[in-house]
Amino acid sequence: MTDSATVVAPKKQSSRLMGLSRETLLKWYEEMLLMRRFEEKAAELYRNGKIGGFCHLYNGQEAVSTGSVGALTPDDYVITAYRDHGLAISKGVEPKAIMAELLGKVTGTTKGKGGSMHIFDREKNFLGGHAIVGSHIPLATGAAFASKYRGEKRVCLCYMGDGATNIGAFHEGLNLAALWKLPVIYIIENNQYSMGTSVERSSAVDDLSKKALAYDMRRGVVNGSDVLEVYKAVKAAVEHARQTYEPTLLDIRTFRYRGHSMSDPTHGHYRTKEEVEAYKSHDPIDLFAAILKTEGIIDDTYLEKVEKKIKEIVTECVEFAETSPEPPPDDLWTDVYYE
Ligand SMILES: Cc1ncc(C[n+]2csc(CCOP(=O)(O)OP(=O)(O)O)c2C)c(N)n1
Ligand SMILES: [Mg+2]
Repeated sequence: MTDSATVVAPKKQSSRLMGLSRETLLKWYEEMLLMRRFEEKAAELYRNGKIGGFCHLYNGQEAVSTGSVGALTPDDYVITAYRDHGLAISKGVEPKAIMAELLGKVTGTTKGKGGSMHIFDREKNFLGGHAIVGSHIPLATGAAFASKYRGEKRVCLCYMGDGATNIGAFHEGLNLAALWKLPVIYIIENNQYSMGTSVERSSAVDDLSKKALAYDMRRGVVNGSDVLEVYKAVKAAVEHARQTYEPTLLDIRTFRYRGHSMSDPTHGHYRTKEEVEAYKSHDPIDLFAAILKTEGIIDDTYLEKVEKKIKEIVTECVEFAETSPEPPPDDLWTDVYYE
């Protein structure tokens, strides 16, 4: 997505950028902006009745997705819960097909039958999109088992919310990954709330990475507002997993700007407007833009052009989704069971 014509000449790169190419840095910026604008459009379409069912938006958490998937190769697996649009975009799933899935169209990633919570793309090794809290954590452990069993070096990144770390399946999945030494990195997208319940009201420990101690697993706490810090931590965990097959648990601190799902208010009774605004003051996209400006990689002209370009991409997604057909009624019985 990079438009090199708009890029100003870089200064000598500082160590903060970890030797990442200008092309990669710009791709990441554009990807994060695409996630944000995609979700804003999804909210609008939901309000207009174009999207039905559950819909959980990713606004505020973009740096987690881009920084972590940025440490992978296309062969590696990604699996997550229902807040899945952003991660699917990072893993290379076609945004038009994601939008079409949200609108329940036949051109969607699961032919319009899965909806927002069940984005899936086997070719991109994006293993979903799972609605039951914690249910995919043992699946991630299984994908990592398959990789090791076949003698491959693929790793699996398994994303979950803070609330999911209180579920039994989390502990079952981590125990086996540590016991059998499986190449999986469990990433807690710690946005500090599970629906309206804060971490301090639901978890016995506030440093969620400590839950790895029970399984003698490597662990870390990461600033999820800074895409570069996320990349650094996940890259180290991925390299370790490829070399040793050992898992890692990362507590990545982030924040969700919107309500839990489109059916919920932004603040509710569990958090104040001030709290949400305080988080927005270190917005991951603004922070990354500031870093790239300081490093002489982008300027205001670039930012304006990219904003326009992303708007066009999102418009194309909506046009594609709206003009795509609904699944025919006969399709109700196909793809239900594996044949
Ligand atoms: C087993 C199970 N229990 C309850 C629910 C209802 N539920 C859906 S999302 C959610 C909160 C999960 O919060 P967290 O894991 O922190 O993820 P976040 O939504 O913050 O990304 C709950 C309780 C569910 N889907 N599955
Ligand atoms: Mg949460």
